[in-house]
Amino acid sequence: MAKSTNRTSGKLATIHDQKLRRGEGGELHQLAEGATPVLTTAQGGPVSDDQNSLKIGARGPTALEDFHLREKIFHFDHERIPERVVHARGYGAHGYFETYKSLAKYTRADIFQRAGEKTPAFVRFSTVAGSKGSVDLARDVRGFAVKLYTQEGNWDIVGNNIPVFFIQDAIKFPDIIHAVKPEPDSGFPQAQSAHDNFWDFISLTPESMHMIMWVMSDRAIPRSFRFMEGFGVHTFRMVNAKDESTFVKFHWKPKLGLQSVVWNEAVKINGADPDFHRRDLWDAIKAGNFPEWELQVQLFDQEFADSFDFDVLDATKLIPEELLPPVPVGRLVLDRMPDNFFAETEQVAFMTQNVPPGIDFSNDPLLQGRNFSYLDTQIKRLGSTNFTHIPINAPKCPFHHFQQDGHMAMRNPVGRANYQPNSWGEGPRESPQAGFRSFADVESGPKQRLRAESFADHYSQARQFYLSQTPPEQAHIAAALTFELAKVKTPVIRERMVSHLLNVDRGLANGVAANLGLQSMPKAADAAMPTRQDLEPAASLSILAKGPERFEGRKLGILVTDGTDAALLSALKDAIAKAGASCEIIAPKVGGAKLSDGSLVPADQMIAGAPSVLYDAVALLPDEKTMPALSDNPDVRDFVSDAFAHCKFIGHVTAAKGLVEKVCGNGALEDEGVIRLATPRDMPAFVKALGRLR
Ligand code: HDD
Repeated sequence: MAKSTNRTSGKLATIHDQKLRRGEGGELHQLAEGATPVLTTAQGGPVSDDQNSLKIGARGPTALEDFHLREKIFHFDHERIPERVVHARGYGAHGYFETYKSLAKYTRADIFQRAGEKTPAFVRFSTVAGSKGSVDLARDVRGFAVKLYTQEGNWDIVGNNIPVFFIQDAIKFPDIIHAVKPEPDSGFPQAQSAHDNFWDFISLTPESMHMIMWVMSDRAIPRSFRFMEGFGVHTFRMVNAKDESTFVKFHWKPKLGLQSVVWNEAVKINGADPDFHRRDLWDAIKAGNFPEWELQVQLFDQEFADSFDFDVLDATKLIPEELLPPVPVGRLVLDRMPDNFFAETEQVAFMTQNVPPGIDFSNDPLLQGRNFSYLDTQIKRLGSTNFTHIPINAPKCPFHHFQQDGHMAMRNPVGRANYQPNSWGEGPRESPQAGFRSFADVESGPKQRLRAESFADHYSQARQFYLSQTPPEQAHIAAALTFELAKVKTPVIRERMVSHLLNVDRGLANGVAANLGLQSMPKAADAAMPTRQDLEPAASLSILAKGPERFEGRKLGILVTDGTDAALLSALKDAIAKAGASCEIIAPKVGGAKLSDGSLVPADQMIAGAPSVLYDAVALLPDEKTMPALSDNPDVRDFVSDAFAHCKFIGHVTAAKGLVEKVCGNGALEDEGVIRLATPRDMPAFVKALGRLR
């Protein structure tokens, strides 16, 4: 972004910052608060007419000398940069990381030395497969990339909301991504894994089975970024001042708990509000409800690694939290939206290789490959080796190096010396004490292309994950597998997948096979190692087991009409605000509704634009007199029947009883999630009930 700078009264000021304007005689004046600055070209020249190009005569040809037209169109023509090859659709926010206590025993990383220290942070959440313009509620992994601007340079934890990955070796990454992206001949489907190429690859890649269980679970359709976990996935190292290493896995735990939507909701949300997750984050932060995650670390030594059932270098495996409880070490708070989406969210460049002294890599072959890929991709995307000069990517600590020139160089080293050693006594020098020292691990062995045998068990943790889910969560996994495989046109791919499921859980395999209408059961896939039946189910793997206990951070949709009881509405809004939650007023007309006390309540949404999938729970507060028209309104009927089908809590006044029964069926009023709201005193108990997950 070009800045035209001018010095006035010895101070550097900028027209771009809209602090200055030019007077009649071209002199610079300080702008009065709220005054409109003069439009300029990118070169800073004031523009007289931005609506008409320069023509010879009113209807004549356009003059080539119209530099303003040319610059304006030229710049527009070059606005797009290549979208990320994966994680193209993302949304970011600023915040800070606060250290709880010193971890000096484990790491010399400056960020972990002092309790209470705050480090600026930028986080970008994303989907993986879809293009920039795709939908938020695709069934997909969510990226959870954190940039920490530490005093020793940027540290990027480029993670996901799922603690394991599809493949064990980075060399397979282009294949899995090609397979999940739109098929190259047809160019579709967009942002979906439900197609032949993806399942063909997966069914030929047994190491993916654990990840597939996660991706078919509700983890892949989160309610909001604010209600999901983040994981660094790989085993990393912490290295202390004595150069001693401890292995570490990073986990981000949302303060609000975990929540997902169900697939039928996801499909409808994508139509009703493709920006559902972005809007949620934007609204929450703008309203001052800052989302927060706790950083927890699983720390372990070589002895633990040697005794663990699986290889800690294998990114398709996790270490159950029940076996190795994570330790809280700090918190991440997001409290500010970017000023500009492109400048910050689009141009931010995360790289796994950005680590400060005291954090180091393990030999995980997926991580090692990533450390190569991320630098490469930034040059392709951002177009210059100087992408670190972009403010969002620049370190916030002092930095000094001799890198210079190249496209868009914003700050070359000053002075004579641009090399070292030099005789001029100028410029920075390396520091063995302060600088990054790789952990001096001893490595040896023949150079060869192979996968360690310790990576060979592909089914045991997939089974453990499945068995750790509650019955409704297991049913969702079976339904997701059925949905996805039903979109696969090639029967042998479906059968191959069922043959893998037989190694995970026979009941799951039978259920999916029956749903798909398989004529006969295939035999179980050949497994390099038999599935272990004895791994303890781990509650930490279930969403329901870690659901929120409060309605905080969630949203109630309140349907009102002319004549709605003003006291009820006011009590409900109060209770929602007290719970730290939010609500939207939905009415038949966007102009709002006239309440029982004659006051006008403006509507946030008109009913046609506010299906109940956009809310965590709904309240129906219509007036009796409006019921005949309301009950015939298809949008209102869908609003209520969807809420019921998605097991949402429904609060209703007596007038709405008939509507609930009519669209949800007899007996709906006896459902424990359908709650009668008679007086203002009912509201706190109603909002308390909303705190549960259904
Ligand atoms: Fe990756 C982006 C996470 C494996 C290559 N990756 C990217 C982003 C996230 C992840 C969150 C988006 C960052 C942002 O918001 O800008 N990637 C992961 C995780 C992985 C993983 C958790 C496995 C544990 N990735 C992975 C492998 C490779 C890549 C094995 C290549 C060998 N990833 C990339 C990339 C991207 C990327 C091509 C695309 C855009 C970017 O880097 O900046 O380099």
